[in-house]
Amino acid sequence: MALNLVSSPGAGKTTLLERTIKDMKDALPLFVLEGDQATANDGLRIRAAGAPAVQVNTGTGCHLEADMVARGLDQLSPTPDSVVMIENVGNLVCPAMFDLGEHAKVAILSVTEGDDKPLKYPHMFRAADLVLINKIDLLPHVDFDVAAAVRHALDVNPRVNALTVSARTGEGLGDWYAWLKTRRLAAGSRAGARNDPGSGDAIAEGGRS
Ligand SMILES: Nc1nc2c(ncn2[C@@H]2O[C@H](COP(=O)(O)OP(=O)(O)OP(=O)(O)O)[C@@H](O)[C@H]2O)c(=O)[nH]1
Ligand SMILES: [Mg+2]
Repeated sequence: MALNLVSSPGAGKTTLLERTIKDMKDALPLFVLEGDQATANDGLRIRAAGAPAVQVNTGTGCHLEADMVARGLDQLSPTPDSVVMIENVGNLVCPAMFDLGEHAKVAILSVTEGDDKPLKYPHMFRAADLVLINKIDLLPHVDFDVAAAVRHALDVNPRVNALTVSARTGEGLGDWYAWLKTRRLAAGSRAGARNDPGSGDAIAEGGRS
């Protein structure tokens, strides 16, 4: 299974991945593709957390594209049963437009950004399967209205799911891990169906969720 993690810069994508790797290393084989305009910083953080990572630098580019992911995957060599996390370049605009072959986009919105962001950047939230509202440990210090943020996300994408988490304290991460396990099972059964010559219907439906 492959997930495309998108957010504005600094919403907490890498921190969430570090924590997920530490908490889930025995349950899920995680491989990470790190997209940033410059530096190898996030790739180093992921490897220090205990998962294989390949860093892709996009230079002037504001998003990853599928050919960059293909080259990154050649280097990363994820095992067939693994979960590949693609951390996209931080911004809420360009990454919405590019299909990287992922099963799902996960949009991370932190509570310091304002609860109106789903309305102002609708393409990103429309493309997302899951919204993680991160940094909820900071809620006492900001005027972010969680219910309004969820309502705004649903306004632009009525089928989206939303969870509240803190990648720092771990609050709410159990629900994120449960979502991951459920989606991985679903992806695995579709992959199994594709490999089974008797299940033509599943092949015709393709591999996307
Ligand atoms: N208080 C708090 N801080 C957090 C949380 N998650 C991340 N941070 C902090 O937010 C800052 C940015 O986190 P990163 O994980 O680097 O964010 P990112 O989305 O990967 O950033 P880019 O890769 O640059 O787009 C760091 O200082 C983190 O420690 C959280 O849940 N609570
Ligand atoms: Mg990062």
